[in-house]
Amino acid sequence: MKFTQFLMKSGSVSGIPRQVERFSKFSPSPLSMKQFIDFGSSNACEKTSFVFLRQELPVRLANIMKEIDFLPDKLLSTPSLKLLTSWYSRSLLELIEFLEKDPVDKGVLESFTQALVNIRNRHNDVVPTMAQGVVEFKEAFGVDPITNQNVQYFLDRFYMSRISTRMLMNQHTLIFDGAVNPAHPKHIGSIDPSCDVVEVVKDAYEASKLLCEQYYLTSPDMEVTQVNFPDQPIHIVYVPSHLYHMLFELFKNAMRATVETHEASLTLPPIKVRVSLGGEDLTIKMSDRGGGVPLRKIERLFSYMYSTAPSPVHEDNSRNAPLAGFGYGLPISRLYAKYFQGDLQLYSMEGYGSSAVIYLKALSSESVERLPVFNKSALRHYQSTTEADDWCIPSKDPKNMGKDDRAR
Ligand code: P4A
Repeated sequence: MKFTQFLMKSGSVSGIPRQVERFSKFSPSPLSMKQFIDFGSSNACEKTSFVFLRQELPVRLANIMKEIDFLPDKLLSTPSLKLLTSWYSRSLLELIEFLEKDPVDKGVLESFTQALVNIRNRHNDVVPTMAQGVVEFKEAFGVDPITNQNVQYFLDRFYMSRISTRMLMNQHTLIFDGAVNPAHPKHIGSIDPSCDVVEVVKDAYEASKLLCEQYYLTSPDMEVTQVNFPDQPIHIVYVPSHLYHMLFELFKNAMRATVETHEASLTLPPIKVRVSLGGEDLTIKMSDRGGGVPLRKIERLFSYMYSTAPSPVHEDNSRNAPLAGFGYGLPISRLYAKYFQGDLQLYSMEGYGSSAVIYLKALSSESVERLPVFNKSALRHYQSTTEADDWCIPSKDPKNMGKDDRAR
């Protein structure tokens, strides 16, 4: 069935705005690590998960669809955004159909799992598709600080919403497909209740080292230290794939900076990683001696608008591409950290090197999803008119100092 036929069958295109209105009136319900674990434990109940998700997924989709509606028309009208919004509309309608179905019916539960798999696959290319839309918008209208700020606000919320809905869909499909993960029998869906942090650090280092050697024929060593009291290996309840994603990104950056600033020397300074477990935080600090980045440019490394290349064909990818990543590496890694109430920060000493720090919650009771909600306060961000900055712009020409200032 074609999408247009589908839309007509389910009551015309105008049904979508109505359903978005209906479900965006609810706030998303953030889940804690404990709740994720309970859904997948011995008392796991597929019916309970189904009844929760058939309401919660439409709520999360509708909340972010409301925000998509407030994007500038010039971005919404790009082919990329048209395609992307059609995916969201279709997935919302597919989920809503389950609201009138019987949770006791085994066939219903089975078709729901299949629907989740289809939806997840449909949304696989959301990140590059949205990035393409941003590139087209940027090429047509340029970048100014206000637009950059608005795009940053929206995309942080949009990608966080996506991380969360994929987490929910993954958990349901992994837990209720009837099989245990043979490689990781103790995992609950994508969650490792005893995630060995240093092990993930080593895995991410090895993967990045492989890429680095492929392109530079050399790579820096790593020194990893863990700090725990008493001196035990550090474990947390976490999603290892999320942690791996963040660390892999940081290793690629650190290796690239290290190799490129020490091209002329025979030895490379090692990347130092320290993992520390406290009462509240689990902190991972990765320090390199890759020459660092000036403070003025740090924010840009996290900017979706500045870090999307104008057009791939203009870039010289022959050398930098493999370790440069996709451009969205740092902002999305920071979202993974924030998703369970952590953070990712970058500190740099230009001329020496950089330190990236990942903060995670040490206690699973504090690892709760951090979710965007569409409300009045979010709406204000989209309706703000472009006002002048409330900090002075430094005068470029010292000789003119005073004149301009007095003229106000
Ligand atoms: N110095 N330090 C970093 C980079 C440079 C750095 C860098 C030139 C900049 C962009 C980039 C990769 C590296 C670092 C660690 C980090 C981030 C930046 O986590 O040493 O690719 C976009």
